[in-house]
Amino acid sequence: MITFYNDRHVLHHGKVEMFRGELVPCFEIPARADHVLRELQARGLGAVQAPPDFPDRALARVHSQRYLEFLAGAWDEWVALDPANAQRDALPSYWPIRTFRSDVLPASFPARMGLFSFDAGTPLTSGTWAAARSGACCALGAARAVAGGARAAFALTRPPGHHAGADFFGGYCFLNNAALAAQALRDAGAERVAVLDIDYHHGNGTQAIFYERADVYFASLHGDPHTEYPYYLGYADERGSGAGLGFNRNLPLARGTGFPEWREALAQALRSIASFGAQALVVSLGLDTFAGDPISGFRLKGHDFLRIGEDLAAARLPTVFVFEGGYAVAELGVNAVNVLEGFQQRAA
Ligand code: Q9C
Ligand code: ZN
Repeated sequence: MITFYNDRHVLHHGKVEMFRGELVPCFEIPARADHVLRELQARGLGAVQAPPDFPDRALARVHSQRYLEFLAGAWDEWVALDPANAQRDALPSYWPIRTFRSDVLPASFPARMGLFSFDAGTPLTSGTWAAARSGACCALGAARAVAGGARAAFALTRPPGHHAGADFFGGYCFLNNAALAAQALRDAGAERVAVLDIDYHHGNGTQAIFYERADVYFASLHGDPHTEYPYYLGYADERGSGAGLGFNRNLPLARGTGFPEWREALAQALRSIASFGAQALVVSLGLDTFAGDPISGFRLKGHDFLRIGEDLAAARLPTVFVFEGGYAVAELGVNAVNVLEGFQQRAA
């Protein structure tokens, strides 16, 4: 299977995130992608290629213009506030919660930072825009390869994407790579596309982007938002709205869930995707369901990821894998490549 990888991901290198009243070292670090790349190469899982460049209008298929303009200029605005900011990550401090307006764009940069975000755990750094943009190109390149007839392709990207909405960042995510891939598959002619999100955290951004649409089905397995991040979305009663009613499926699972129960939920998600009649599949591939993950609560083991790949291949759909979360850095390469290898063996 072809992998799209761009070493510009290292340009996004947050130092700290806000956690319970203090700034703690970031979990989402460049070494994550390096481990996956090395394991891919060690196990000879196929060619690794730099992505083609895509124009900004490809990003605007999913994201709002004002959000893209904000992201592109954010670092320079941050440094213009105070030259000493060049040594600090940018984090938001104010948010327009209910009763505030978000149609007016304040001139103040910190005010816009909060308008376009939903947490203080997602630092923006000097190279965030360049990294996120090249990561999105990996996802778009993988979608193009699959639209052109490849059985599967892997977008090895960071920062991750599934928490990012049409006009907001958060959860370590800036551009929604999986949504961009799904939209690109639609634009290339697939009438019905499914996004299956198996990251530990609910893909609130992807869900929101497609919530009112009947052409992109979103299914997600994740930690129950009553106790798990992102808390405010991901409940089982969210089934889509308007034309999209019936095209969204959430399968929240209790913290502590192990592989047999998780795999049964996967089978349910895959059955709904089959009844939907998907012609292509995008997998938001988070590996933070692993028992050793430092910020998550499921109990999957390394070898379980091979079974996941096999189950996904059995859906017999052209498949784009998009890398998302996973913070047990030393085991991340083996776990991610296990999914891809299980898929490849079963698909062959
Ligand atoms: N100190 C993804 O997996 N913070 N994002 C949790 C940890 C947010 C995870 C608290 C986790 C976001 C792509
Ligand atoms: Zn996650």
